[in-house]
Amino acid sequence: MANTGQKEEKHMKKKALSLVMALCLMLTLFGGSLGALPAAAENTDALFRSYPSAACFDQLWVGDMVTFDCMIHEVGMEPIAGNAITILSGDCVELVDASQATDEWTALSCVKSGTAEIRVQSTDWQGYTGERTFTLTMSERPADRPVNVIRNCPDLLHFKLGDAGSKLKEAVIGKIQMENLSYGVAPVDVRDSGGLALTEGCSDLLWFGGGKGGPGAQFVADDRRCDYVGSWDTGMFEDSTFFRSGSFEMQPVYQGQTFGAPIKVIVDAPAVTHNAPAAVKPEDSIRLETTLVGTNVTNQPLSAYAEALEHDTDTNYWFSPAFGENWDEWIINYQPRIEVIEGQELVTVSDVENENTLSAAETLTFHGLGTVRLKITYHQINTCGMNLSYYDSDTGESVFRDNRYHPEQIVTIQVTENGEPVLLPGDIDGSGKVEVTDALAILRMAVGLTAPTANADLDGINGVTVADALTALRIAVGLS
Ligand SMILES: [Ca+2]
Ligand SMILES: [Ca+2]
Repeated sequence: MANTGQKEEKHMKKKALSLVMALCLMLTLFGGSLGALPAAAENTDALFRSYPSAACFDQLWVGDMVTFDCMIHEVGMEPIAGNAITILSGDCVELVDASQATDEWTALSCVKSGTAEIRVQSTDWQGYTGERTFTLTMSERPADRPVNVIRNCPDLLHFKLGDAGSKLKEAVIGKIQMENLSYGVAPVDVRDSGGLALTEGCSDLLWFGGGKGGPGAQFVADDRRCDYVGSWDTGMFEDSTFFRSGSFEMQPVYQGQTFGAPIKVIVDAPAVTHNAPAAVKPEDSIRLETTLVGTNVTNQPLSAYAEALEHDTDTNYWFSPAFGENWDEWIINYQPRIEVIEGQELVTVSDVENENTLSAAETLTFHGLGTVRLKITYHQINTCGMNLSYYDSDTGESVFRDNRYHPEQIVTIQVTENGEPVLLPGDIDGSGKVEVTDALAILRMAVGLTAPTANADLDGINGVTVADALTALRIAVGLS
């Protein structure tokens, strides 16, 4: 276990070092009577670290912003007394205030071609102070260096329910780069210089989607590039899971201009499968089997969620383990539920098999003639009660809002003498009802787009015509 020994030694050294540092800080704060402040640090470069670095100061462009580490402070905090930038000569730069997310700072804005001399005064956290002058030289942006976006990600991204939102970050962050940028705030957040503009409401597809986020202020690198465009904008996808199907777009933007077509993201809809026949005979028995497909959710024993099911609408409930294997996703899963919603007197349910999250089966035995309608629901289990409420800033209260998505499917089984489905006049899709979709199907027949069926000729004259489609529509909306 030599490694542990080394680690411990390192730890002790670190501890000793921090003690010395703390002592220095105490001397700075309370050591007025002990004499002058400590002398300037040996390596004063750290005191004057800038964005971009001083190596770029002779090749600035109009539109650039230059700032120093010592000018950056937290939003709402005062700048450290003594830290200052002073313009000594030249009218090609102006002092401006800037901010990004958690940070605020004073910057030099390059407003026209020319040369300026500035003085920077800086104090570091240990109390070391210093001042230095710099010469800034700037010209108009060269014509052959327009802002350019390099895209190495597909224009269309597909995800499924259960996919970690971090997969989306992996697909785009580092794959969309911008070059020939102005120095200043990096395009990581569309609220600032640029980034990825997301369609509103895309966070509604995320289970436990957070807000925008990332580390403090981020600046364009010396080579005028940003390799992580939109990293703030996509912060909400971290530690979240797609739980609802839908689509949205991500548009690369810089300084109010869009670059290229948006990247489209589609979260595919799942499907509820079943093996129910359209019709059965009285006294028939069928084994109904259903699965939820088209997701990246893991089929698990339902018993793993026994506690969660007892807290189905509890906004304080926290499923443990809540996170997936990679700790970058919130687990989602389902409880299959099969309900007889019509014709209860015509069917007996037995041998229910519902031990798993993504599949279920039961035996249905039919008695008497009529229609049995079932509803198969994959009930999303409450794995994060926090998602079932939101904070209303107007009232200051937490409001219950169950926004879970429960995939479902209605199944119609006719019980007929011969076990053959009765074609209900106008019910083209055999759902057991005449609906607007049936009226549209009849219209397609009337105009010759599809072959007519016998039950589409509702008035029994002239074959299938627009008049039949209108009749079906009237039935569908309850007018006849
Ligand atoms: Ca129908
Ligand atoms: Ca007709």
